[in-house]
Amino acid sequence: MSEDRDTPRTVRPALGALSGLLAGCAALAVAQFTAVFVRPEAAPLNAVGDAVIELSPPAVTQFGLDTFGSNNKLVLESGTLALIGLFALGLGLLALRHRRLASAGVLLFGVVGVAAALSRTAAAALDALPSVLGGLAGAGVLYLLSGRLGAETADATGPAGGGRTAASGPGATPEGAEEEAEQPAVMRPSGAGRWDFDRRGFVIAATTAAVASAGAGAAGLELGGSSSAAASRRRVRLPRPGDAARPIPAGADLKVPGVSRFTTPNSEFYRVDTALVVPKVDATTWRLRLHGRGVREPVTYRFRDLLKRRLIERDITMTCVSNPVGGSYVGTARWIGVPLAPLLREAGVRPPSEGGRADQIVARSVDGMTIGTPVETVMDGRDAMLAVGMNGQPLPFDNGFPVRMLVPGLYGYVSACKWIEDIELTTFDAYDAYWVRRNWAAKAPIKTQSRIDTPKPFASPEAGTVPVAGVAWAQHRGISRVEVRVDGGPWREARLAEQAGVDTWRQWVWEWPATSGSHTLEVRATDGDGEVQTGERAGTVPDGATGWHSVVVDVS
Ligand SMILES: Nc1nc2c(c(=O)[nH]1)N[C@H]1C(S)=C(S)[C@@H](COP(=O)(O)O)O[C@H]1N2
Ligand SMILES: [Mo]
Repeated sequence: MSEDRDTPRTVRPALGALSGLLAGCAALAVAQFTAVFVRPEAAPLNAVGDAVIELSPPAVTQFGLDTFGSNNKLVLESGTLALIGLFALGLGLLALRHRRLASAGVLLFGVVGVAAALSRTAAAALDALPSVLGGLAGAGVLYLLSGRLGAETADATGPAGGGRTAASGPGATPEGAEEEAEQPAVMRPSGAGRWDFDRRGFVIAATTAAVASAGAGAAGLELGGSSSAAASRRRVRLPRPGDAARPIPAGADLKVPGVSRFTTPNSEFYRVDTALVVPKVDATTWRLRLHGRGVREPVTYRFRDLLKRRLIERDITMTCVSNPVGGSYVGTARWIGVPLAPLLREAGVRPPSEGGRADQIVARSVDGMTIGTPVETVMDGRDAMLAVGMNGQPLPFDNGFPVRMLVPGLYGYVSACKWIEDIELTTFDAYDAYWVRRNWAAKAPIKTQSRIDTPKPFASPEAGTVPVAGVAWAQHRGISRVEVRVDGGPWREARLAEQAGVDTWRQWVWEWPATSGSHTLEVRATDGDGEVQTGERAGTVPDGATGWHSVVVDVS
């Protein structure tokens, strides 16, 4: 039968590769499933990605922070997955000749997962479990499957001195099959062109492994620790705030086409964090601990404890320190939350100006992020809060459900801890938070900025009156003036939208009498203290970019 003659040469390596892939799938599926009971972040795929971020030098992390959109994480995860796939495939081929060695190789891959899981900031010993069990499962599957392919005999026959073998890869030379004598020992011919392939055994084992992996993987993803969190979020009924936001003045939104809306919808709100897997926290089991210097006695709050307190509702514009000039890591939402200052006072905390012993609040999240904020700023009368609601909804998971911190006027990395679970009162001398250890400033008030939203760069509007418009922000100081200039000419005063408050951005528009040709538009703002936005260009590190946003257009 010609099939028998072709089988070893072409099908065997393919089956070897398939075995490797199945072993990889089994390992990942078992690990994913186990992670449900440990925690989602401990799944090897996530842990490896997290470790990549954690171990990267600051320059790379900086790039990562700049581009931490979800796409970036997808790329990282797909890359990790592809690498694992290739590795598994290779091990499958190796198993045809060195069954035990290849199986041990799968274990090694578990060890990498363990190392990654344990290298995370908030790692616990149990985080090793998914990778350990996954590695064992994968090794077992490979050992079993390669055994059905007759690889056992290969190991018994001796080392791979036999030169060219069909098992060495898809590129094996075709003439081998013609010469029986050259049939590699691994194939252990038991007849003309046959090898002792336990076909039935292989099919049964492979199918079982595939079905079991798919089942465990799907169960792992479905349970994922998230369904109880999702259910807890659906059950949240946000109470009516005791102190409601002032209505947004109708004139706060100029409704100029192309300008960002005053309130950013949740679905469009920027997202910046280091989490590869968005933490899915169950609000019913969530706890927030408050402790440290000057706290009379450590306090633990449940989610419902917070909801019972008097809540405030405020429109606040958030900005990321890694927002480049003209960038999009800025947005405004209507937040509902527990005012933080009274909570701290209740626990005994006083600001340094009143003799308090702590000058830094360190907030910790369930995923190990640490964010340090000046106590003085939080207690100076501004609306610092533990936010529970965003634009009328419980916080989206992406934005920190169930509770995040928010301090108007400070960049997110020094104020806006998402998925918060711990607040410690300490000092700036005693502790450097996550980004501070990575060359970012310990204190970072938001710098005055303005952005041209329309016209877009390289737009070609028609000559005549062209509205130049955008947003400007200087949280907690407010915006008092915005000016635009063309081709370095005199500054022209833009018309400001009605001010909603000092903690939000402000829209502006200037009617430009545009003449044909290429022109450069520049914008600058003045804050509520009369301070003009600096034109000096600075990058985002260490405490936020400066410079004027400019846009080049080609008027026709
Ligand atoms: N747990 C956690 N909280 C975090 C971060 C993070 O990486 N992890 N990033 C911070 C940064 S840098 C910013 S700018 C804001 C962004 O909040 P958003 O994603 O809701 O827009 O969250 C802050 N809180
Ligand atoms: Mo940020």
